[in-house]
This record gives sequence, structure tokens and C-alpha cells, in this order.
Amino acid sequence: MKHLILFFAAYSIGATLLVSSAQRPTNPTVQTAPTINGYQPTWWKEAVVYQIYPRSFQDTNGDGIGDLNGITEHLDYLKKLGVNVIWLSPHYDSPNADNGYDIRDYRKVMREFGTMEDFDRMLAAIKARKMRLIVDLVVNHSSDEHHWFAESRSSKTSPYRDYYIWRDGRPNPADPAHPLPPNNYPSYFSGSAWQWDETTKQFYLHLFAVKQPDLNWENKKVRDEVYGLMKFWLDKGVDGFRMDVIPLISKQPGLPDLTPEQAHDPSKLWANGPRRDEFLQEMNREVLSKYDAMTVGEAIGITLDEESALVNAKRHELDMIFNFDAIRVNRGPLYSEQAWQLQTMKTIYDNHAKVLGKDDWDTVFLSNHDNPRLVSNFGDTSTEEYRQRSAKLLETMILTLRGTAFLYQGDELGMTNFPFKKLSDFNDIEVMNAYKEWVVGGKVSEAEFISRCARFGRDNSRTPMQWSEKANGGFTTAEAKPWLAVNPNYRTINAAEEVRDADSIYNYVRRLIALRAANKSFVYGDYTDLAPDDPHVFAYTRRLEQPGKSAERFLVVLNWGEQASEFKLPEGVKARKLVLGNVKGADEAGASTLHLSGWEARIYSY
Ligand code: TEU
Ligand code: CA
Repeated sequence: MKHLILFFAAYSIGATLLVSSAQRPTNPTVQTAPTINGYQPTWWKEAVVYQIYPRSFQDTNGDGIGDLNGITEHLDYLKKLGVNVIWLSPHYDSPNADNGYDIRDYRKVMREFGTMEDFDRMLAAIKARKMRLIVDLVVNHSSDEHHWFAESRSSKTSPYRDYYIWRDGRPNPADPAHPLPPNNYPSYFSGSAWQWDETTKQFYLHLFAVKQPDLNWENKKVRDEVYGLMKFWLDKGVDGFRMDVIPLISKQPGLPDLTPEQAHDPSKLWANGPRRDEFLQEMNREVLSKYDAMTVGEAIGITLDEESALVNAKRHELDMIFNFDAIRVNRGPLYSEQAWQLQTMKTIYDNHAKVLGKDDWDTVFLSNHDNPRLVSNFGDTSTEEYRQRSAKLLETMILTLRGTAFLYQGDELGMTNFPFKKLSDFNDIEVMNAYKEWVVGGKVSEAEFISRCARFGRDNSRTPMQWSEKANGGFTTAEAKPWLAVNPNYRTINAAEEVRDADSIYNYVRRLIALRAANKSFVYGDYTDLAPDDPHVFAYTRRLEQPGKSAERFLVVLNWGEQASEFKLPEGVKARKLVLGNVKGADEAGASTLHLSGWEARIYSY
């Protein structure tokens, strides 16, 4: 009997090895490189990612809309900055109800952005510069103009019917001719998440805009379509995906009403559907495990404690996710501002360091195309000096904390929020829909609504890149009307000026990225917050001790706010040598107490 058990045990271990090796990524480097501080080194852990919103990056054919050739034109600008991965917001054919996040054809380039040849030329130019490209995978929903949906809505017996989520309405005693929605789900873009379709007299689900019907991931045909389109782009040479609201793909069985508690924040329920991990592991098995691809999930609704389920390498799902705790630390309901303390931000990052283990990986970001401009949201634009300093301080934080760093286009210039004054200044469907619900619905005054959207609206980060002091900031020709107005401060805030000025934000970020590239401690090093309770100073160390190598230790000190601050260094931490700072001549190397002026950032080796 004993031999039989031994044989079985040996067999099952062997089988496991066989199965798991089948799931392992094909490229050997991921598995054979020695670990660094317990982490498996990979290119995407060491990356500095630059997000491009193509509509607003550079127009090259005078139609006032950014295009792919405009990206190709500026690759040297990005190479010089030092970023090595580009995340391209959706470039696919779309009617642009949500500026490309409503895809009509996943294998076609949006007409306004150019042709597939333009895409291929851009990708080749990116590769020629030893950079990589990840594209945006938007598969929780498609456009209602996708042919799948056109077929699906045409009849209840269409072979595409179950590509989407159709349900009967509920009886409406007050108006029997108009049934009520199947449940009380709200849309992220105001109103109900259900849209009545007269042709087949049913509702379809759309967690976002009416023109963004949710795909039915319960349907294996949908999943196979997604895996096919992923392979299409991976086989063209893209290096991975940013996955739009990916935790939402598994819906609640039976789609019951939200309880009052769930209705407070539906994302928590919607992001934790029963088959989410099964779908992601299937996607990994069918597609991702066959490529050296990077994946980052936009993890709306996922708490820090739930992150590891999605990013732990042993689970073969995603490589990393965007967690929104830090970027939304100052957000209340509908674009309202809530007071926050620096300690809260520090606690968030400290918890990330504690909760995420060596098989997990993190991201660090404080801006994107859905949020206000970095320096207007978290910095200080009250004076030019503070705009410069606070932009540099924020980028210092993003590039020295733990995790893959994500920078958003224009933040390297310290681009600011736009001076929105009236509703017609905005473009965003989220704003237009909210106006109907909140202003027409009498919940807030028009003035209050405009003021809030001016502060937190997504259009702030979508105004065109400011390349020069030429008309329209050099984003498009003088004659063209940009699809969204260029910020009038382009005359003083623009790339041409900043590339020239050695002390500009652009050149500071360039030096920061170079420092990070030269020191793996900023990637794999331990993180220690030196003063979690300090209300003004965010001070932490990054340390990497590797056998046979001299220890790499950095001290980062950030004085958040215009007040001057004193910071006493703890035992054992010396400000040995200033390696970078955002205030010329301010250097207290060797001191045990640092005296920091408003918005001052310093990095010391120690
Ligand atoms: O964003 C999802 C999401 O979280 C946003 O709706 C965000 O919370 C909100 O807009 C903040 O004001 C993704 C894309 O990044 C966004 O651009 C799309 O509009 C959305 O999904 C639908 O695809
Ligand atoms: Ca164009």
C-alpha cells in the first residue's frame, strides 16, 4: 500500500508541475532571473508608464483632433523624458460617445486617429526606441453601434442576443404601457443602468452610457471574441493591456435589486461578481500566458484587501491594478471636495506596503484622463513658484514610492486645470448627464454645478497638450478649432519652453526618471515611512540590500504645503548626499534636522 501512495504522490506532483508549466509565461526570463529582495524582476515592474489620451496629444492633419501620427512625431520627446512604456487610451473605431471608451470595431483604428498603417508605423517607431506600448482593453461594454449589438437588438432570436444583457421590464401600475427597469441599478453616468429597446420590448444593461451596452461575459462566445481580439493586438506586437473597469465583467446572478447599503456604493458589489476570477484566469490561460505581456486592471470597486486576489502572480490573473484610494482621497459625491489630511495619504501607501506581498505588485499614480490635472488637484497653483515646486514634489512622490509609476500626459509640464465657466465649455458625457440629473433635477444650482465640474471634471485633463507658444499651443494649426479648447496658459506653460529650461518641471522629471532607472531600490527596495503622523512632511526611505552588493539607500523628504517645516531625522538615517531637489541651493547634507521651505522636495542618498 505504501508504494501505491508514494507513486500517487509522485505522479500528482509531476502532473502539477506539468500543468503549471503549461500555464507559465513562455518567456524564460520571468522564471529564471534571480529574485531581488524577494521580488521576481520583470520589465513591467521597472517601467515608468506615460499615458497618452490620443485625442488631445497632437493633431497632424489640421482637423483639431489628435492622431496617431502626432504620437509618432513626439516619441523623441518621450524618449528624452525617459519613460519606457506608453499606455494608449482607446484608439479603436468609435462614435466617441465616451471619447473612445465605446468601441464599434475592436480591430480597426478610429478614423479621426488615422489608419492601421499609421498604427503600425507608430508601434515600429516605439519599438525602435526600445520603448513598449500597452493599449486600452475596453471589454466590459462595447458601443451600441458595434455590429454585435446591432444584431443583438434586432431580434430575441438573434445569435448575438446573448452577447449583451437583456431583461424584461417590471410591471408599472402607474403607466402599464411603459414597464419599469428590471432592477434599481444606477448608471455611473446618471439615471438608470437600463435602457428600454422598443424593437424587442426589453431593457438592456449599461453601467455607463446608454451607448455603452454591457457585454455578457457569461456567454463563452463573448469571451472567445475578446480573447481573439486580444491576440490580434498582441500578435501585432503590443506589449499588453490596461483593462477598463475589468472587475465589473462578472454580474450578480439573477441581477437582484441593490439593497440600500449596496446602493451607497454599487461598485463594491459589481466588482466582486462570482465568476470574475474564473474569467480572468481563463483569459490568462487562453491569451496572456502565451505572451510576455503586461496587464494593469482599472480596479474600480476593489479595496486594498481584495487586491491580491487579482494581482498575486500565483493566481495567474493580472500583473497589477489601479487602486483609487489615494487619487480619490479628496473626493466627495459628484465632484464635491472633501477635506483630507496628509496622514491619510501616507496611511494608504503604508498599508499598500504592508498588505501587498512579494508575489503581488502595485501601481503609483495620481492622475489620468478621468481626473483633474495633478498640480491643480494635489499641488498649489497660487503662484508660479509653487506651481513648479508642487508639480515637482508630486512627481517625486509618484516616482519614488513602491510600484510601477504611471505619469499622465502634460503633468511633466505642470499643465493645470482649465478655466471652465459654462456648461458648453465641457465635452464629457459624464458632466452632460449629471447636469440633467443634478441641476435640472434641482439638487444643486447651476453655478455650484459648474464650479464643481471646473474643479474635478474629467475634461480638465483632456485639454490639448501644450507644445509651444504658437497658436493653439502647437497642438493643431492656427486655423483649426481644437475639439476641446486649449488652456489659455499655453503661452507660458508649454513643452518647447520646458525642454529648453534646465530647471523646468520637464527636466526635473527627466532627472527623476534617470535616478529611478539607475537605482533598483526605487523599484524593489523596502519602504519605510519615517513620520506617519507628521501633518506636513512626508518622509520615507527606500532601501535595497543585495548579497555581494553595496546597500542602496535613499531618503525622500516632501514638504506638502506652503508652510516652512522642520524635520528631525530619526536615529540611523542621515541625509548623506543630496541627489535631487526642487529648490536650488537648498542642501543640508549631514544635518540631523532639515529645514524645508514651501512645497520643497529633496532626495538624499544615505
Ligand atoms: O472609467 C471608469 C471610472 O471609474 C470612471 O467612470 C471614473 O470613476 C469617473 O469617471 C470619475 O469621474 C473608465 C474609463 O477610464 C473612463 O474614461 C470611461 O468613461 C469609463 O471607464 C467607461 O468606459
Ligand atoms: Ca488630426
